[in-house]
Amino acid sequence: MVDVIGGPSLPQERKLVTSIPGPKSQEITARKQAAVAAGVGASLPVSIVAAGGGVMVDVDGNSLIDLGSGIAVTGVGNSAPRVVEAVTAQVQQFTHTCFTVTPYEGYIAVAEKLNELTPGDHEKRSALFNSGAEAVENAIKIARHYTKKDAVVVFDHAYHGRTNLTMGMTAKNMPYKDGFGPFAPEVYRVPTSYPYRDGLTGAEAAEVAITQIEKQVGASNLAAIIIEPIQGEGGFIAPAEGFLPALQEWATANGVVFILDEVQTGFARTGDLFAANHEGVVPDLVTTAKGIAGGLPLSAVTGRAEIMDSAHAGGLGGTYAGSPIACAAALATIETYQSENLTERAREIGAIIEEFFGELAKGDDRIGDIRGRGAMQAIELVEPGSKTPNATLTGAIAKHAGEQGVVLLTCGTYGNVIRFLPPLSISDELLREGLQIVADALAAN
Ligand code: PLZ
Repeated sequence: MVDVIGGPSLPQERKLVTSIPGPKSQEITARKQAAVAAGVGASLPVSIVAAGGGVMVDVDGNSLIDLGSGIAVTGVGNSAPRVVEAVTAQVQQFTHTCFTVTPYEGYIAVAEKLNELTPGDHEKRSALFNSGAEAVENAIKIARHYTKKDAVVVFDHAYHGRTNLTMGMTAKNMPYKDGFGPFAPEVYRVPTSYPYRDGLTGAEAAEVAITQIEKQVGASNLAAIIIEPIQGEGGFIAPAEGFLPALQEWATANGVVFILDEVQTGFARTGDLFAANHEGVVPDLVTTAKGIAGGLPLSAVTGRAEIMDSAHAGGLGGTYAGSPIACAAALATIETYQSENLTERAREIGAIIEEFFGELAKGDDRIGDIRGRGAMQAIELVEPGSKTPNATLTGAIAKHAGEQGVVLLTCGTYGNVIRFLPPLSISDELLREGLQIVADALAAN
């Protein structure tokens, strides 16, 4: 694993030298409060100065275990060696031209890689952007242009971003949408498949969704169906088997573009390069971001050539879209996933997490569900002996973990899911130590 540890040779250990947050972090947080808009939050208010492998080091010298990867971004680790080298070389050559003014090869090489690696062996094209939300917006633009239809179907518990269209596509009100409307029209929400809570098979859940689409929207108005293959912010909800294939089949039969949002699930995270590969679906378009470029801002829409090429020349772009620096990082990142066999590593990490909580759940009925794929795992916490969401316990566990030097993320529409997204460069020892702290927190609350 040495090749993907990264960071300035950081000792791979949890080490607390102050309370968390320490005094220097607290000073910086005071400056944040005076300088940064209050709406920009912080889950754990420590100030990071270095990161790599499975740790992050703060300004007070505390070494924290990273179980979040900056929300599923640093799959190859933080400051991964190949990424650092490629980015350094690129900034020494040139930093920016704007690809739609004077192109450069790196962008094209990333598009070639995406066309080769994303699900399906049909002819594809890609377009690059900066953020996940921007990729989702562009996928919708392209689907509308291609189909000459307006409506978009999204799902309960969906998360697609914070721009106006993607806020409207996102399900959860607080904190993402409250008071930020009005939202874009022609976005319709239908039920998803949530096996733990709806008790339906994939086929049954798909029938509910499709009936609602037919009755409330109509295929003749519908440009696209977009769904995360495992819903991320909404609670790491993996649909029942058969749900996604049924949706895809209906979309294809009805002239509707089927889009998978793999922004969070993509790039080795789920134990395959893309989550679609587990679900037996091949999307018409796929959006990617996060894990694509080792921490540099880059996103993409990849899909069927005839759909992608339907937008007129000049219709897609953006000043920084497909920045040469981010493209250099992406090529190095993709090479790292492949040559370090990080899909296999994601499966190993997933097995450790599943086994750990499988044991723990035997003696703790507040762990209602353990779910996910590969290194994208979660536990859903409930009131004892029920399925009532337990957001208070969830918050208490994240707080305890932070104080003990473990960066731990929560999610879920009901705020009652703890999610595990460690960098794939984390060691087994650090991972287990982090999980044990979560178990201690459960015991203490
Ligand atoms: N689609 C599936 O998970 C980003 C949000 C973090 P951007 N999820 C993390 C936050 O609180 O802002 C996400 C996603 C899926 C789209 C996005 C949006 O990606 O790069 O944050 O715009």
